Amino acid sequence: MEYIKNRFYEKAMKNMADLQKLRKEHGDVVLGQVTIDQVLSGMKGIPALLTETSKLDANEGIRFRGFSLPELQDKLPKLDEAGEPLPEGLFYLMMIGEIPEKEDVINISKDWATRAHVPQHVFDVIDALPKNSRPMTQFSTAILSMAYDSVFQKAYRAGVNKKFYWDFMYEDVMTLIARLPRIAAYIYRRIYHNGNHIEPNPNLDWAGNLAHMMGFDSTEVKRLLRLYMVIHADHEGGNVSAHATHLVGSALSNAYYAYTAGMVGLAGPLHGFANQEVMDWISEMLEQIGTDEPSDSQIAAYIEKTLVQGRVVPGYGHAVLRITDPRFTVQQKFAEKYIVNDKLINTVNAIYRVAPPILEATGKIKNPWPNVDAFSGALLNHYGITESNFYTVLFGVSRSLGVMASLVFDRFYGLPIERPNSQTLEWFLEKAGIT
Ligand code: NMX
Ligand code: MLT
Repeated sequence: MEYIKNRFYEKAMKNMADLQKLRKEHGDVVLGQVTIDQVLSGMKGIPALLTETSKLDANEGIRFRGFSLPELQDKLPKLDEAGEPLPEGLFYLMMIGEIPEKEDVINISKDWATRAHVPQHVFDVIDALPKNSRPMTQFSTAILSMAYDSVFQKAYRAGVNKKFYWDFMYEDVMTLIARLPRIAAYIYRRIYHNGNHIEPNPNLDWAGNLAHMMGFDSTEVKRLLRLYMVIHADHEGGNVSAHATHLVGSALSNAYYAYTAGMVGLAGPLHGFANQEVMDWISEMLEQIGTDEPSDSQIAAYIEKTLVQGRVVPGYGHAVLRITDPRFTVQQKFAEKYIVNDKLINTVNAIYRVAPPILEATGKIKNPWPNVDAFSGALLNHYGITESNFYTVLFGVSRSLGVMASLVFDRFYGLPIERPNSQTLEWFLEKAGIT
């Protein structure tokens, strides 16, 4: 829809002068020092990326254009006041930097509904994969198969002036996001419901339609998926999925290529796959202990055992956060509002009581608190979305909102190809004076 594109242009244009001045006149300002430990610990804490959509504070959690999650739950437009914010509104906020009116959000819903048609070959590509291949493999392959009709790629090959790249990228981004619920739901119904697919309802919002096509039409599941899509959407630029998307996009790869790169990164167990790992770890624990209502001491013993085995406790720890992830808390509150006495949720809450002091006592885990993945599976499971190996796909659908909004900014700002410098071990040893 032209409206959001024009608003984006006006807003982003205002930043362009600042960005150009920054680079031209202040490019030599020193931002800090880089230590050997930072390089060897995964570049932690090095300010190396320009990302507008959200900012993560270690002691406060994520803020989208300055707004915390509870603030967004209050301020972003909802379908009805008792419900959860629409992810369309969060996308608008990330792109434009302002809380949208309800009308803006409805316009995005309609825009995405008009773009949501998925070409038949995408379903054929999915169907060609073994039914038991991982849902994230099916999802990433489906996305990649859509790259052939990238308008950005066509424009580039036709020799369009680089100042218009963002415009074509925007078109691809909007189409890609619009198609994701149908693709995700198709994979879900293919694997777990014998290919008994459910047609989209163009009158539903983006997340509501996802719930509908997966086979869940209750108000509560729609609310949960709207919330889920909001809280997983973005986590500043340095996380693996956002960074991979940005990196691949920096080679002027189209949105389908770049987002696929992000998704294969999200599929890793230390990132988005942790939401399945949490469920597997809990099931394994309950099976070994022999109860679905474990005591705190039984949980503590199982955590100790996991650590002794040299494994991670999934859902705990974070590369940046040093507190309980506000995304965990938001989900915990959703459960408190709607759910009475669910054994799995009780276990998740018990792990939250027990795990942090044990993890802290190791002396090496920098953040003993739970992250977003510690709660999400139990909530989905409560509502009958029990197939945990699908959970990372849901994370991925949501993550499209942030990483794709950022890709439009990348092309608007004309950010160059990303190409950091690498060094050999010998070089680092020399720098440290150990030769
Ligand atoms: N259980 C056991 N050990 C841990 C944990 C954990 N939950 N978290 C960190 N450690 C270990 C880590 O493996 C490392 O060990 P070593 O020195 O032997 O290599 C040590 O503690 C220091 O790691 P940190 O600096 O605290 O964490 P880092 O920034 O390297 O990693 C995570 C961050 C999130 C990858 C890590 O905390 C982890 O593996 N957590 C479990 C997996 C998980 O929940 N991932 C989801 C993250 C959120 N998301 O959705 O992406
Ligand atoms: C995320 O949402 O991307 C994760 O919490 C990982 C991160 O921020 O590094």
